[in-house]
Amino acid sequence: AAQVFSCSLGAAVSDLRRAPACCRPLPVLRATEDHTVLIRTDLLHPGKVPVPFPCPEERRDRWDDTHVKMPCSQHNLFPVDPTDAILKYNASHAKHWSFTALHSYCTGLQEAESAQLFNDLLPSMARLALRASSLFTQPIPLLTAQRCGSITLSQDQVSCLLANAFFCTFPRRNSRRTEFSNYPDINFSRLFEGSSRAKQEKLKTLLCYFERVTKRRPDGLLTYTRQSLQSLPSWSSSEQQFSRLHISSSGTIEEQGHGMLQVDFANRFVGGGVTGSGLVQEEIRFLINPELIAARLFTEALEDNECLIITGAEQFSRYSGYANTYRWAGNHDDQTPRDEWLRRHTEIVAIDALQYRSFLQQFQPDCLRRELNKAFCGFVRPGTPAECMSAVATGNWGCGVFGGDTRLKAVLQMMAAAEAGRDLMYFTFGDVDLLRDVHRIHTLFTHTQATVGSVFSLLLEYYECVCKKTGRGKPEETLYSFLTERLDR
Ligand code: AR6
Repeated sequence: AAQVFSCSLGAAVSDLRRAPACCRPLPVLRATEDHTVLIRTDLLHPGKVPVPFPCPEERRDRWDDTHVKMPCSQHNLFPVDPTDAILKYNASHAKHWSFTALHSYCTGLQEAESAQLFNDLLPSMARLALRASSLFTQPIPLLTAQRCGSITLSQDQVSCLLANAFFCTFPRRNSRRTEFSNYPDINFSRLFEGSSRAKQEKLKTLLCYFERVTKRRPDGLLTYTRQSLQSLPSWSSSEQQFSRLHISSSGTIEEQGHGMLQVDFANRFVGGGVTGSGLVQEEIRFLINPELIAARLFTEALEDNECLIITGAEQFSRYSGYANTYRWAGNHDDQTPRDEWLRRHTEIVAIDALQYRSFLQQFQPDCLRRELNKAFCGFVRPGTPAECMSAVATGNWGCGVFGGDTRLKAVLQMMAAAEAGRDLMYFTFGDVDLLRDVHRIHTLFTHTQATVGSVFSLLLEYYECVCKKTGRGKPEETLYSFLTERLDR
């Protein structure tokens, strides 16, 4: 019902920066010690499918602790023909895996659709999966904890990784008791189980992607960057003033936030339940932009001072609904322009909030600092001038499944954005009261010329004077009335 009264407040949308308009020229794309480039940069041409680097004769294979273990590796002891049934390949798991969702999907198809799936799409996907050895001529490094690192590869290569994920061919990735226990699941085995309608819709969304990339090979690049910050702001002494805020009760991060830094309300295992049963903000984004799922192959669980930035993911599907009401709504033709590295101008950042057991816990100084640092890590781009950074498109981060308080999180994100030198575009997802309250508090911050440090001190004071005196549940005095009373003096 709230959607009916959709409205927006704050800075004019046209005053917020977006890519590509705000971007400065990129440096030449080349591999460095912490940037692996899996394609020939000298042969990059718009409209041409990138060529893997190095050439097949110089192919390098690794089977160690710092690289992805590939199905095509000569060290892989499993049978290497994924056209075999998934179960034959994973014989030891056959007992536990269920294919209920896949079965219902197939039996629900019309005859022509079914013929198309079995005679055309699945064989094409198997062929795509089998191209791994020619598409990956150097090992893919793992983006391990506490190390900055980037991987640039082609959308074509990513499609091959995802086809392998579909057929569950990644070795050492089917059990939590392996060296990959601190990595997200990549094989799709759990996608095929269960009987919910939502699962069917997830399958449709992913098969739409495979349909597209097997019909026509995508020709762009993507970069996955793990950013670990070794030095973090001293929040209580920050002199930064608040940046601009545009807030809207309608619209979504992915649609209205085009060209901005788009926040993924992540799990520390990026992608969360996308290959299982999850279906909220992060999972939906990973389904409609499936190239994000590849990050699960090489991104170790995020720690408190870390984020994952993905540049260039293309949107292949549209959707309607949310969670249980999620529905695949057909193809999406992504017209986002490309940068000089042939990546779509879509920058998504995965930041994982903390999950709270009680309302009061999130006001503890350690929790405040942790969330500020996490958001700051996601927003800051060391070395990039403020005028070259787009606004951040975000919303109720950590406030759905993770149970955080929207009003506190909005303030924390405003503080992190100010410290990082960026404006904010905030989507309240239909909540008009929240829109009004957040706009009011932001106006108060700017009118009183409050600094990030002064607001941080007030948050600490609210914890000391109000939260600590509240036994359980929610404090009688709300955070915003406390802040208003103190700042209005
Ligand atoms: N644009 C703007 N706002 C949105 C959108 C959207 N597209 N979608 C949802 N919201 P949630 P969390 C709003 O619960 O609490 C996943 O499993 C909406 O108000 O996804 O950080 C992850 O993998 C919604 O209630 O984020 C993690 O495990 C709110 O954003 C976990 O959920 C929060 O969305 C993270 O949970």
